[in-house]
Amino acid sequence: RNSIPDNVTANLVRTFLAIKPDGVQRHLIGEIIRRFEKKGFKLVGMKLMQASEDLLKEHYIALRDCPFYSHLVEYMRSGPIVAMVWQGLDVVKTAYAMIGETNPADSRPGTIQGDFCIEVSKNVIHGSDSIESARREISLWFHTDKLTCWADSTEHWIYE
Ligand code: IDP
Repeated sequence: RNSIPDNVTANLVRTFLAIKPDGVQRHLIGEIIRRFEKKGFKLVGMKLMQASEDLLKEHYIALRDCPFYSHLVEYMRSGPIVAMVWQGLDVVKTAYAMIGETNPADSRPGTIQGDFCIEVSKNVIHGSDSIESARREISLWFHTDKLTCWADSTEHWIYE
């Protein structure tokens, strides 16, 4: 990491991604992880877990007044989730773009939602939409001191 220039490390951020219960049931874990891994981003935290109602309500607190809030929490509780933290240059913005639009119907082919799902209420993956939400969501889902810092031997081939 010391060998990566300062202008790059300054922009090395982290984002929170979660493969939702439908993504896990549909055996998309490998396919989804593969995309971020091949892009060049670095996985620094991951767990397969059944999320509690309290955690999910807190995660989606900004949507508490939406008509679909309780349905959304039930959907997210309907099976295990793969919670992940990924790191890299502009990863929040880029991962969000790789995911596609919230509604899969508006997502272009080549994005995760464009390629693997049809309805907004079964949209296989969550990604933080801003650096602030990423910080909030990472600390909600992970003990940040347990995230794994590791040197990726290919970094020299990914960053200038
Ligand atoms: P985002 O996940 O793309 O950031 P949000 O507006 O934060 O989008 O919505 C969170 C999640 O709520 C979506 O990913 C989707 O699963 C669900 N959702 C959003 N809009 C609707 C809706 O109109 N009906 C049902 N579920 C919805």
